[in-house]
Amino acid sequence: MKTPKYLVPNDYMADPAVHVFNGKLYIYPSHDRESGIPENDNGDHFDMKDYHVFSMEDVENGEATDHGVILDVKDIPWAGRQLWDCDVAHKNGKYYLYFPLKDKNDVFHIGVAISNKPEGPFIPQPDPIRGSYSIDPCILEENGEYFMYFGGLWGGQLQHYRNNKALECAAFPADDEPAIPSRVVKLSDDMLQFAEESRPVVILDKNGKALTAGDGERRFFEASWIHKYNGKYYFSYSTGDTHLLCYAIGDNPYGPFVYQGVILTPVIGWTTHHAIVEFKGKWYLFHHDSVPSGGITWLRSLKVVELEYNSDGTIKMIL
Ligand code: FUB
Repeated sequence: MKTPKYLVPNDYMADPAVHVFNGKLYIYPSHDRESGIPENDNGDHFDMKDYHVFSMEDVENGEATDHGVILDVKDIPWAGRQLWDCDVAHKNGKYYLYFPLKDKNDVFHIGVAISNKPEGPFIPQPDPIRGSYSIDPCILEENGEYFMYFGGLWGGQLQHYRNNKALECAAFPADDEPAIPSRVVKLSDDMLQFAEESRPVVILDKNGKALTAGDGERRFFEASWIHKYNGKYYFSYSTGDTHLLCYAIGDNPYGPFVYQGVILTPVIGWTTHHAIVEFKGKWYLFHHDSVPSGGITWLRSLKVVELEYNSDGTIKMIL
């Protein structure tokens, strides 16, 4: 499938997290809506209130089946506002939905909700994960252990933290200093807490130097995703204000990762966000753009296109 196809033509869905459970593909997107809130750099206009899940049996020829609402902000005891990009993991017959949400003080944390089925519904825990902050959780399973990658700048609030401590004031490094990295942390056995302090996801250039804050076309901004290919770990992400999807390769879940290049050039709409998954022998890039809404930043539509690798393991750029 060389031509991208839209998956949910009758609603606005974005930020796909995609997994294969029980032989089917499950897509967990953000559910965009018109909130009437003016657009700003804080992302207040992304005021999402629930999640749906979609399943597919055949990406090439099939449709995405909507299983309806799986979690609603009104059912989350600690909720303030804004359900952003989520992810789901499966362990011992249970499904764990990890979601970022602002609390009643407008601070993002990451919560967990549990279901017996990938289709939900998911029941939220009474409190967010202890010590969690920022946005865009993404989960890697590795030999029965689970790792969460998370973080996002600007509206995602990552610039308010250093080494897992909240700063009195948000701070960005100088252009020649190392960029603010996303974070990775092992989850506890019960999947409900962090098992350790989160660590930085360091992205190096080919000379072994950490990417700098001024390197806007390569440094991390938001939208972490991790997948394995031929025994290597591919960490992919959005560069935010330069609108690229990039990737870096590492030898273990903690990194460091070495920057490789661009996966997807800018789409219509400010944000770019994705998932990469193998299904029935092919690799796919799930992402979104704002073409169907006429370019409205906060009304995005889900897409999928086939992703291909070169023989050296690098990814072919999608234009
Ligand atoms: O959907 C809200 C935010 O927009 C996500 O959390 C970011 O990754 C960006 O896609």
